[in-house]
Order: sequence, then structure tokens, then C-alpha cells
Amino acid sequence: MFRLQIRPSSRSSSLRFLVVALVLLAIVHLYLSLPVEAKYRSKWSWNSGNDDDVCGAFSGLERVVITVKTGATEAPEKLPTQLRTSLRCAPYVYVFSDMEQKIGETQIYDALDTIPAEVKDGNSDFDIYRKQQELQDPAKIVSILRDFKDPRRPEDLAAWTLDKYKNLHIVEKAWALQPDMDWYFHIDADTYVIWSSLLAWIQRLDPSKESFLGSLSFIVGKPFAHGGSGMLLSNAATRNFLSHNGTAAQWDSKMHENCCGDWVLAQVLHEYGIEVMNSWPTINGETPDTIPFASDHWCQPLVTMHHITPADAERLGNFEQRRQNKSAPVLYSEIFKDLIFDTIPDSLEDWDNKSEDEAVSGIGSAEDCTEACAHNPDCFQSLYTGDGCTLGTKNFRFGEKHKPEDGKRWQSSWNRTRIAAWASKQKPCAGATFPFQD
Ligand SMILES: *[C@@H]1O[C@H](CO)[C@@H](O)[C@H](O)[C@H]1NC(C)=O
Ligand SMILES: *[C@@H]1O[C@H](CO)[C@@H](O)[C@H](O)[C@H]1NC(C)=O
Ligand SMILES: *[C@@H]1O[C@H](CO)[C@@H](O)[C@H](O)[C@H]1NC(C)=O
Ligand SMILES: CC(=O)N[C@H]1CO[C@H](CO)[C@@H](O)[C@@H]1O
Repeated sequence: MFRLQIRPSSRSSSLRFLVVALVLLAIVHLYLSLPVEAKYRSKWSWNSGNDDDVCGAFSGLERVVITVKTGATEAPEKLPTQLRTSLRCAPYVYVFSDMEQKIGETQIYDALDTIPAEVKDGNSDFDIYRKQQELQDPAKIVSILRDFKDPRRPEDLAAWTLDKYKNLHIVEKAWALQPDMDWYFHIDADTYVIWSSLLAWIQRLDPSKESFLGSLSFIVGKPFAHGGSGMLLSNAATRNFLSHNGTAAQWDSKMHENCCGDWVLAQVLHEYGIEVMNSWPTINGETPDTIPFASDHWCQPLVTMHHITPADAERLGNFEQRRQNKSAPVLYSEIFKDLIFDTIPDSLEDWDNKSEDEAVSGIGSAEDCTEACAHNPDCFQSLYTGDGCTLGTKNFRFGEKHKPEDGKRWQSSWNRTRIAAWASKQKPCAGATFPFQD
């Protein structure tokens, strides 16, 4: 411990102190008034201090733009943690929402600001948009509109229905804000990107090829890349999209009858000659707790996770910070060994462990279900739902909370010994192989 001491007897030294303090103040003021990108840029080049060491381990950061798609009813809760954890080393992050606002130092753009009145007026999809503009106050918007339902489909949140109008505009706006970058990675506010993995991947991809990488899904038989898992568009693919003038504007009036923004983006890219390149499981829609671990993905690199709560993001941020080699890509096996295994207990009440491989008949209690698992040498875990017993024999995972239903409680159990034995029997992974790498 040391203390700053100013001797009152010496006037000249306190004057000198004042001058030094003023100069420091001016420097801090200058720094705070710099644009965000400039701060980050200087941060890597200083490459000192604790936080900077994490980001200093990475190279290639300057090649990728991240867009985060969010809404005013969720942004204040999710965004600050995402920026502080997953995206802490990302120099170019642009957040697009359904209302312009500032959260902390971060400027949030309204992705819908160019949609013409003809599309918005009399369109119930925009009821929540109008209410947000009336309320203005971010805290009130969250508390009043968080559970606001789509007037046409009461089972859906209004914020979710409005969300589909953003995707195409985000592609155009991101380019306008930060043109001609190598990669544009479009994610949601509950997506977690593992930086080391993303950077290792893009170093093995060619941005001058028209690439659209994501997790393949289908709606009405047509392929698309699932938005929440993350959609990676190359420079060339984005350039192609932009070369068709005003794509987003053309689609504004057609969005009402379409289900989803990520699906429409894929249809547009298909029309422009670009198909989804399925990059699952590296681009992944599960949380760390719901990932099924098995030999098929054990050595695969992992770039994204989805449905990440702020608590999950903190946990993943700490995991990344603890890693010995912070620039190495993260493999599924590392997530299991260093993040998940220690959190798995022997058994847990009101829990769905997603055991679903084998149903065992004639079981009347959770204890008997656990016993059935013990007798099956392939069984990693079991689930008793009050109605029946199922075993997990093909993979293992932690799962998620499950409230009692009709007085029935879900009870999960795991055989940690077997899981650990299985994990230690796997051959060590020999480096990461990424989807479509050159
Ligand atoms: C797009 O706009 C630019 C500039 O206004 C024009 O030169 C170009 O021909 C347009 N392209 C298409 C496909 O309409
Ligand atoms: C860390 O990982 C990177 C990327 O896989 C590798 O090139 C480097 O050699 C590793 N460093 C150490 C100290 O193991
Ligand atoms: C777990 O598996 C081991 C090895 O097959 C077995 O000996 C043990 O009884 C099992 N434990 C439980 C709690 O089922
Ligand atoms: C999500 C999931 O796969 N849950 C499964 C857990 O196990 C019960 C047991 O019967 C299945 O019904 C669920 O589908």
C-alpha cells in the first residue's frame, strides 16, 4: 500500500502536481472522446495490462465485423454482458435494434428506420415499434413491453414478429458503416461467439469467394442458415448482395407474409446464386448445457452457442479467460472437460437431462431408473419423468431445469464414473479441422 502525499509546505511541488493532473485529465478526456474503433485499435497495439493480454493473443480481429441483432425489450438485459464477455476483443461491433438508443457507451442503431410509412402504417407487426417510440424510456419499454404479444398470433412475442424486418437491412447497414471488410458475422444478442475459434476459422477461409456459412435448417422444404446460431458472410457474398440495389427496401412490404428474417435472407442469397454452406456443428444452436457430447463432435471446433443467458455468458467468458492458450480454437471436448463435467452432479430433481435413447418399461421410481442405467453398460445418464424411464446411451449432456407437470417431477441422474471413463478413452484431438477450410 502506498499513499499519494502532497507536502503542504512546498508550494511549487503542489503546483507541479496540479499541472500534471490537468495534463492527465486532458489525455483521459481526449481518449474518451475517441470513436470506439480507435480505442480498440490502440488497445491491441499497446498490448499491456490484464484485459489487453486476452485480446493481444488474437490476430485477424481487424478483418471481421460483428452485427448483433436485438430489440429494445431485451437489449438492456443481454447486450452489456455480451459485449463484456464474448465480444470483448471485437473491434467492429454494430448493434441493430428496433429503436435507436445508447446503452452505456454503445450506440444502438434502428435497423427499421428506412422502412417506409406505407409498410408500417396499419401493419400490426409494427404496433410494438410505435409503442416503443411513444414510451422512449428504455426501462419502461422493458417492463411494459417485454411480454407484449403479437396481436395476430398471441403465442408469439410481438418483438419476435418485428424482428424479421431487420435482417436484410442489417446486411446493407453493416457494409455502409464498415465497408469492404473480409467477413460480416451476423449474430443475435443471445449468441456467444468464441473469438479464438472464429479467428482460426476465417484465417483458413478465402473472403474473395462468395461464402454464406451457417447452421443448415429448413422451412417449407427450403434451406436457410439459422440466424441465432450465427451467419457468416464473406466480403464477396456481401458485395454480391449489395450489387443488387435496394434489396432490403424491395422486401419490406413482403416481410409481413414471411415467417423469418434469416429464412428470407437465405432465399434472397439463393436468388443471387449463393447457397448456405452447412457449418454445423462448428456453428451451433445449443447452449453449453444442452450440447449432446459424443464421439462424432468430440474433436470438432466450436465457434458459436445460442440461447445464452447473461449468466451463461459470464461463465463462458471466465472459461475463455482461464485457458492456457487463449488463441487456440476451442474444441467440443475442451468445453466438456473444462466447463461442463464439474457441474454435473450424480442426480438432480426437476431437471431434464434429455436422456432419450432408450425407454425402459416397468420402472416406477427414479431410483429404479438410475438402477436400470447402472445395469446397462452403455448408459451415461437417465431420466425419470414420473411416467417412465429413459436412458441416454448415445451421448451425455447436462440439460436444463424442468418444472413439475401435473404433480410429476422430473429427475435426472448421471453416471459420472462412466462418463469420465469414456472421455479418458478418447484419442487426443489432433488440431482443429474447420468446415470448408482451404
Ligand atoms: C445500382 O446503382 C448504381 C449507382 O446508382 C448503378 O450504377 C448500378 O447500375 C445499379 N445496379 C443495378 C443492378 O441496378
Ligand atoms: C496456441 O495455439 C495456437 C493456435 O492453435 C498455436 O499456433 C500456438 O502454437 C499455441 N501456443 C502454444 C504456446 O502452445
Ligand atoms: C456407474 O458405472 C459403473 C461402471 O459401469 C458401475 O460400476 C456403477 O455401479 C455405476 N454407478 C451408478 C451410480 O450407477
Ligand atoms: C428434450 C428431450 O429430448 N427430452 C426428453 C427427455 O426424456 C423424456 C423421457 O421420456 C422424453 O420424453 C423427452 O423428449
